[in-house]
Amino acid sequence: MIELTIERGLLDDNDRAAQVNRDRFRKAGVYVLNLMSGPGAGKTTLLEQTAQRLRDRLRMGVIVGDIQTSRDADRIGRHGVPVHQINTGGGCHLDARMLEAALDAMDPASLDLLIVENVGNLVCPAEFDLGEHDKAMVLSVTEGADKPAKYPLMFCQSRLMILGKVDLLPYLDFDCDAAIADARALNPGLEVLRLSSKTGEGLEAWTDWLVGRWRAVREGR
Ligand SMILES: Nc1nc2c(ncn2[C@@H]2O[C@H](COP(=O)(O)OP(=O)(O)OP(=O)(O)O)[C@@H](O)[C@H]2O)c(=O)[nH]1
Ligand SMILES: [Mg+2]
Repeated sequence: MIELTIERGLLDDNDRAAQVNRDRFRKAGVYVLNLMSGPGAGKTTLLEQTAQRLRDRLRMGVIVGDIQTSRDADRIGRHGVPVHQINTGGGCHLDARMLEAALDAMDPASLDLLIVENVGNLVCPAEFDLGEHDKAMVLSVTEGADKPAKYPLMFCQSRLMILGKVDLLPYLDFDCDAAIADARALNPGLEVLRLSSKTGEGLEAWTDWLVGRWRAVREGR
């Protein structure tokens, strides 16, 4: 009972901070996407590709969360977009207050699109509202098609599921139809894109999706 009360208190506190972030994003006119996945599913590689492809279409920035190191920020920053690294120092997810502090270093009003790469973890990041417009997730085909059924929350919370590393499908027994069916059983409206950051397959559909969501949010749809 005490544990439940403490957890509820933490989440209430996070929800208040998320609302502050949400108001700030609305005033700044920036579309914000919280990108989540298990460790190593390919988020940073995808954002490197995204930065290259979207640079001339949208003013894009990235905030990236990791337990330690600035390696992901260094990788993304090489592609000419503003990037800010958060180190959680052991925490397995980003929360709204961490994002709030990072926003002071980022100036959201100078951006059209802000992507937040969450800490690699298939469970905890989905529990914390950051004030973002949408959550999206990457399920790498190397992780196994049973993941939606076994780790349901992230699949329930996401607007988009990216099936990543599809270039590796010929070497795996990953059943795409089963994974998508399990994910949509949890979240019937879930959108799905298949892509590979190595071959470029599906990347145009992904950048078009981002531009479409940016436009829809800007127009209040
Ligand atoms: N074959 C293949 N490998 C990929 C693809 N995308 C990423 N990788 C590889 O997967 C590994 C992890 O990629 P990252 O982009 O660092 O993954 P991440 O999700 O950002 O990892 P964390 O931030 O640590 O959670 C790297 O060795 C990438 O080169 C892909 O589409 N195909
Ligand atoms: Mg990363």
